[in-house]
Amino acid sequence: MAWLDQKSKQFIDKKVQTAKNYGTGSLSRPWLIQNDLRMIRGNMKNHTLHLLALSFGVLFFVTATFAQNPLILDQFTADPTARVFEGKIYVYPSHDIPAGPGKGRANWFVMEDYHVFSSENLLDWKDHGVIVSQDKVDWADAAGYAMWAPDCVFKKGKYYFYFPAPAKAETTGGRGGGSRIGVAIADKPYGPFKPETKPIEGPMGIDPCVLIDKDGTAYLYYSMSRIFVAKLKDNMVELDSKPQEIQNLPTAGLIEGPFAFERNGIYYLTYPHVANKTERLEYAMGKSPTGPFTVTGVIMDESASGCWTNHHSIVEYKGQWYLFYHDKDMSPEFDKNRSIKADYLSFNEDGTIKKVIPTHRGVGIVAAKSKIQIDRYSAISNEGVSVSFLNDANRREGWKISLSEKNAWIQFNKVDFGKSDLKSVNVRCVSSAGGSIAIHIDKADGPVLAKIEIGKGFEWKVANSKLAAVPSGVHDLVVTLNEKNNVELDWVSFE
Ligand code: FUB
Repeated sequence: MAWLDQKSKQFIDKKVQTAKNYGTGSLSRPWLIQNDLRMIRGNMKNHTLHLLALSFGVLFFVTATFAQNPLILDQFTADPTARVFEGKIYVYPSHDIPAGPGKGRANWFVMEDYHVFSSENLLDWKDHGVIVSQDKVDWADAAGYAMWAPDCVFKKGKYYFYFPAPAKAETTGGRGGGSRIGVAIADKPYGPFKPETKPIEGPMGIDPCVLIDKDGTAYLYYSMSRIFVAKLKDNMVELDSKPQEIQNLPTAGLIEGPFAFERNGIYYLTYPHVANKTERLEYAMGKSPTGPFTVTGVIMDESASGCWTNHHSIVEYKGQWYLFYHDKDMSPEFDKNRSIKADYLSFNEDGTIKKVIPTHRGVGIVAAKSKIQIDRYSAISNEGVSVSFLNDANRREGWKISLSEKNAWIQFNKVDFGKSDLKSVNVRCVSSAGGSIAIHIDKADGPVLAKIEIGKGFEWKVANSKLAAVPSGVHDLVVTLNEKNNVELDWVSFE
């Protein structure tokens, strides 16, 4: 089977392609897509049932509300592109699903559709449901399961959603599929999106990103072992120039997932790159959308979790910049089932980007009256604190935190107490031997809001205590353990 080499523009045999490690497995991705397709086609019978289920699925409008990192708990999400539309943040991620009979390939990425999520406060995310699925795209292989990282931009009253997908063989003149880039168009950021009947003529690749420059010219970036850029015509669905490989980027180690943006006249080309073992987020700076770019630094180091991929976007919303990215929080043992996250991002005076340290706390100001998930902490003491799933059989329930050493503490930043009308605090907790905790504001030895005795027992319960002090405005919370006893906490809520 042949594959188009973007650089030479020649079809090359898969056997002569360089094998690249891509997390679990050790083959280059285009090669794997071809093999995925062959294997999946053998399972088409089961696939019919699945498609039926999917077509019912898209009829329903789903709403989900979650907070902190990861942003979405009720499904796997990856490759988040965040955009500001109509005064809200919209996140267009890809959607990892577990492989199943006739559904993708075990131990690999399996992705058949895209959802879009929106939020005003970056805490409560609304799932607008499926916006594009492989079986509704004429040119895409309905058994491809490789709808990888997408993007969405707004131009002249329309929303253009760009996505990669393995093409049906006939789309490439019988030469055997390959990943192409498609566009779906809508009047609203959440759809309904109508996919174009053909992919964009020209590029074969993945991870599209579109930058609309200040003069209105749109540029399409994408990757295929290297990063390419081409101008888009005003219709946003055709190229207006031949794709050029962007020069002076790292050549050793996989590079992909381009995300380009402009700030104060500086053009940033940001990308995941395997400099060592797994992907880290790096960037280059330039003076035009097409470069030349100078490799400048690292935005986020390799994940401590070992997640092989990272994929990101950078957006300014209400005067604050954010990095959206992914990790494998909900699936520690399998890094192809990922979850999207967000953290604050900022710049130095000279325009360089300050490194972002991933947090569980994430972004947004949490209302004191909400169920504050303190296991999504901002900081913890060096000893006596551990975090684990509340229910390993259903990880969507989230996490709990265990405090086990006297004076162990956990800090959760940015809680909004409003106008001092709160009287008591509820804590969902359990302690097999009984224990007591204190809730302080701002620091571990800051004013005590409440001391809470947790009775001995093995069942989770909600303990309540009157507030000793009533704060107003936004504060950090610190929960300390008073004695050396094991106390587990799920959430804290003031009323
Ligand atoms: O999600 C599938 C692929 O993994 C993306 O297209 C890459 O950027 C990497 O995140």
